[in-house]
Amino acid sequence: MCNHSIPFGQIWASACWLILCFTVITAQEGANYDESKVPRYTLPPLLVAGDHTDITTTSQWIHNRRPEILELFSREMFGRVPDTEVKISNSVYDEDSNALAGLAIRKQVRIVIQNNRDSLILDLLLYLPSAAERPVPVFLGLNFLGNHTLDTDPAITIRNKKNSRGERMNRWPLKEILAHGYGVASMWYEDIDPDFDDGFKNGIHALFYKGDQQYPAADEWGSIAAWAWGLSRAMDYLQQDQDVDGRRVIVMGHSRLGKTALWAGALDERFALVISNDSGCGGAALSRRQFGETVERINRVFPHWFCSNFKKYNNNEANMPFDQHMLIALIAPRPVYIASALGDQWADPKGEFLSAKQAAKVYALFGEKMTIGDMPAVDHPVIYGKIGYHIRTGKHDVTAYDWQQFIHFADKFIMK
Ligand code: GTR
Repeated sequence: MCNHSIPFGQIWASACWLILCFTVITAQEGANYDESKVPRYTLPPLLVAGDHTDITTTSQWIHNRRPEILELFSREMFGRVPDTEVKISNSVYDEDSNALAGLAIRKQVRIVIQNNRDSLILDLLLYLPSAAERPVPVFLGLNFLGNHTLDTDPAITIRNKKNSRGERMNRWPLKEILAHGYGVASMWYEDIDPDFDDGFKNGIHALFYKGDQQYPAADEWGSIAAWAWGLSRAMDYLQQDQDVDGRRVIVMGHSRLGKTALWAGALDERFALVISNDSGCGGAALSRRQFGETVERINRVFPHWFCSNFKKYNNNEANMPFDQHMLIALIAPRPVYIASALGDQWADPKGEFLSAKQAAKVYALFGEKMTIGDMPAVDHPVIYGKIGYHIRTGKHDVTAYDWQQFIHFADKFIMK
């Protein structure tokens, strides 16, 4: 007898796949990938203040222009963190000095955020190289699928049951990073705020409401600002861990978490170096180019990522009082690395490069002599003063190649 029945799971999986393909195709339909169709644009000047004063000294940048730009991004794009009082505590609940077959010391830290409304748990996973002299520099980055997806280490707490242990080992080459003398710290981004539009009911936002508030105000934080806030809470812990050098913490992120790393690095000057991988629209890429993903599209598909004010700029990029070169400039004079991928035109590699190139003006104010010419060739990473950039072959992802460049860049500025 022959059995014609197809398992339900298989049908379901195929249906989901078809829906996903359809969504991706329709969602990206109409996006511009033609350089000749990039609109003419003028970028808001980095070195002219709101009152038209030319910014010619580092002091003017630090005291006048930088705060203005920070205010623009806070109010118009990512949203501010409300000043609601919360109690935050950290505790190391797991420590093993013989983790990863003796290569690492593992620590797991529980960060609890609490007030009379609710409480939230953030779990920070930390691996420090056993062989290195402590305190060590650390790469800190949020992860997409849960701390337990970074390695098959059975001791890692599982807070997201949907994904399995070690599933994202490809994006976190722990052994390689540890072998170069760096620690790795990571936290699951959905511990801070789940990544879907739930009207900000779950996650950190509700804890910060005041009175009978039900939704963040137009200039209050979206999810990216919340994730960035979470990175700073991880940083608070790292600064008090004797085995970590709090002055040498590198914040790194991929894609939406690359946008997050840039914003965290801009806001929190304790981050010594900032790395954006394939961050694209809302990250390193210039919005005015409208190449690949646009402001309108990102606000429509991910309405929870930015503050409500940002929606004013849907199909209205020319009226943005800022653009993404200013986000990178906020990181100056600290080193910054921008990574793109050739197969990730959606993120506009050229727009990412041009942002970095523009930001160099602020690094120059700090005495960094650098000439940034045309975009470098594919697979030819370049370090211009304190700005690093590469575009590699391959798709939207974090690869071993990307990490090799990040480590090389960090070696120059952090390990020296
Ligand atoms: C895409 C989104 C991008 C990027 C990416 C990711 O769907 O359009 O802005 O952030 O997701 O985070 O993987």
